[in-house]
Amino acid sequence: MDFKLTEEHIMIRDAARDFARNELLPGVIERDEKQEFPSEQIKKMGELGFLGMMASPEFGGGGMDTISYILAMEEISKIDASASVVMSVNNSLVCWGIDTYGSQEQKKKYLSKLTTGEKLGAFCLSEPEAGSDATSQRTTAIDKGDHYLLNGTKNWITNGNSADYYIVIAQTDREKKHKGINAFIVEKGVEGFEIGPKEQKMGIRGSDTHSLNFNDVKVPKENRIGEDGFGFKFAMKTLSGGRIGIAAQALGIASGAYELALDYSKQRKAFGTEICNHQAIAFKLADMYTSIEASRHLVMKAAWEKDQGANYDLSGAMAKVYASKTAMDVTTEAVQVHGGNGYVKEYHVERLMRDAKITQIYEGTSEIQKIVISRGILRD
Ligand code: COS
Repeated sequence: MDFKLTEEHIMIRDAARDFARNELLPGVIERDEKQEFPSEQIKKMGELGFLGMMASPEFGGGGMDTISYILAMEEISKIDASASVVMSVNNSLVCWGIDTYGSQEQKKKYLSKLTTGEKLGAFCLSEPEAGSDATSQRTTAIDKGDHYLLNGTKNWITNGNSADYYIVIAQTDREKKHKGINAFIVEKGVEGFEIGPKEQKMGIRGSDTHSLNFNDVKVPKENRIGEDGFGFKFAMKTLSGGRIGIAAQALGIASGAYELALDYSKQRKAFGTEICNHQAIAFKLADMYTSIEASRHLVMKAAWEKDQGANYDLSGAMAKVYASKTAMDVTTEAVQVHGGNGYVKEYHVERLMRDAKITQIYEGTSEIQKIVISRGILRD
């Protein structure tokens, strides 16, 4: 067993760290306040290869392993979780999904633009009545011979307006239940595809979240991903990997807040000494650091299993549920360490605390992860 990162891993982590500090930190508070999408920064992330890290080099991807991806995710998330969710959806849901299950034509036409950031992707599974209960898809895709006719509504879609290509999950044959579900690539701007208003969110406010409406949208048959009826498995497999990315995001939010709290505790004085010299604060730092390290091991293990070609459903779910709880706990304590300063925007920790919450909700709530984990351990 070797816990050491390779030189290449360290290089990627440091490049992501530099990018986050130099390009994402300036303006992060203002973007959060105004709910402003980091367009320029995302474009640069594409140019630097952060948007298609694991995808095949043949289609513009970085061909890197999952460990590299989560190291970069952690660094970006420490500073700007809004940018990291854009990165996560594009890398683990959209690029990975098309690279792994798409046709050569789909890879040429769509993947090669998504990996470079020329185009951005979105993943559309959730509906007004189907978030956790993902098999209950109300959106329909009726087979019309050379195309499908798509009708329905998708909710809480990350990159809702900023995306160009949307992977949409829909029911083709209701009688077949989850075996009658398909996944499609839908292009922005096609007739009948409407983007709803932007959601006003608690956290990750720089990313844009919208509902989407599909009214008789014609989707060419060649835009279906995989065989007829593969859509639910596609969504589950893709989300399994996505959960490792979100776990890395949670890890980054937690470690970002911890680093700020540590620095602050060494500067702020109370009762004649720096507050880190008070056990009340030192023990908080000890707990924060321990839970971050435990989260890091779970996230790394899940990423490693994915890289080994092993099944990572369980390890990804464990990593997400644990790291997202750690993100909530650590950011809350980081605000506490900062006292009154923690409650104001310029110290960053209040934003990280608001950003942390979503990691317990999206790409499968913590309760869904516990279904996956408990079923896994009871089955084995
Ligand atoms: N990989 C491959 N296949 C999977 C899978 C996975 N990780 N998880 C489930 N499946 C398959 C099952 O094998 C089953 O197929 P078969 O009938 O061919 O065996 C099928 O999917 C249905 O599985 P199951 O009966 O377990 O479905 P449930 O309705 O009980 O739901 C959960 C399973 C709850 C795990 C699933 O609905 C889920 O993950 N929900 C959350 C979705 C989500 O993350 N939403 C957030 C939106 S994206 S931001």
